[in-house]
Amino acid sequence: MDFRSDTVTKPTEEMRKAMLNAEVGDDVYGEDPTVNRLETLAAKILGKEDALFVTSGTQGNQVAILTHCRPGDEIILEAESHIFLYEAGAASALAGVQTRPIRGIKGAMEPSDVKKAIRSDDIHHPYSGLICLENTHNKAGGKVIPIQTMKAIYEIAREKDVPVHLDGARLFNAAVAAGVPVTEFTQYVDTVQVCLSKGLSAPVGSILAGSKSFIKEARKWRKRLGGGLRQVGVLAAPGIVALEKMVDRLAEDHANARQLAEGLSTIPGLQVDVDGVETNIILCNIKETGLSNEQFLTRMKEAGILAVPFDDGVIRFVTHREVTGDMVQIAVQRIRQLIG
Ligand code: TLP
Repeated sequence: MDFRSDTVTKPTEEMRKAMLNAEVGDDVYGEDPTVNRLETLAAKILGKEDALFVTSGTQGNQVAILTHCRPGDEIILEAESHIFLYEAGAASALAGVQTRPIRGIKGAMEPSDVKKAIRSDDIHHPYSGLICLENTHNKAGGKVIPIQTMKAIYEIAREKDVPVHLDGARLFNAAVAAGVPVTEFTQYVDTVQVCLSKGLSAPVGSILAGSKSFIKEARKWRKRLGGGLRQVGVLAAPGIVALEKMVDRLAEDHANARQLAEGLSTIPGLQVDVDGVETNIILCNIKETGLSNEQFLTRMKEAGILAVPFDDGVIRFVTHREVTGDMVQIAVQRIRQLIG
């Protein structure tokens, strides 16, 4: 039972068939009809003029930073955001930008803190090149950043002429949890990256969306990074299935996450903020068990359950298409036993 991440989901039968039958061409020439179809569909769903198929969420975020910024710029982002914590320092290594982390509450930066962080026109200061948001927020435990917060930050950003990028690796989870179309969120950002390869179950790929001129330049950056692929329709085809067929079922993952959180919270020594589980990520504090993360994860592994360490004394569980309600019940029973 693999609760490590929703990235572990394998392509569905329908995706495999779509891959087999995909019409392809050379995408560097813009001639892959399946990639073109995916990009047009994604742009429409995300409410943007154009979109670009990229190899990963990290590549999507980094192409966005490279396209928006120049070396020496500063990007404002949440202190526990994926771009800051988990992209191997790529923003500095590739785009040459410096990061300005702002601590948020449940992953959401206070608009007033963002406003204060935007640099003035002083000779000593870097330019504020970009504001990055993340929704849902991974490290905060899959929290949905409220639309109102995004709107307030966007209004400040526009006033100061700073673009806003959204790391929406799990934006469809946010939309399903909030019961609104993704455009309710994306209307308040200039560019957005969404992952096809997480809960949506495609094997590979992300989408970067924005204005026509932005995507034209982003395409150049993707090429510079070696991301100009050829007959890549075989990978875009399952992405189309992901967007058309796999979004609504994310609600099942959220229901299973709730169940798992409730079950774990009844086990002595484990602490879970059940009401704080808004989507498919559960953070479980194990400190009171007296076990280290490593000991806890080893015992779980012996019992056939995989999860990942997230912080000192905190384990992350993620639900996805390959975790059923029955598996959740069994996992809770086994964890109860292994702690006892
Ligand atoms: N997150 C992975 C790990 O890298 C931590 C996971 O298992 O959750 N933005 C966010 C918010 C993400 O959670 C991730 C992946 C990415 C970007 C990067 O996507 P990939 O892995 O496709 O580069």
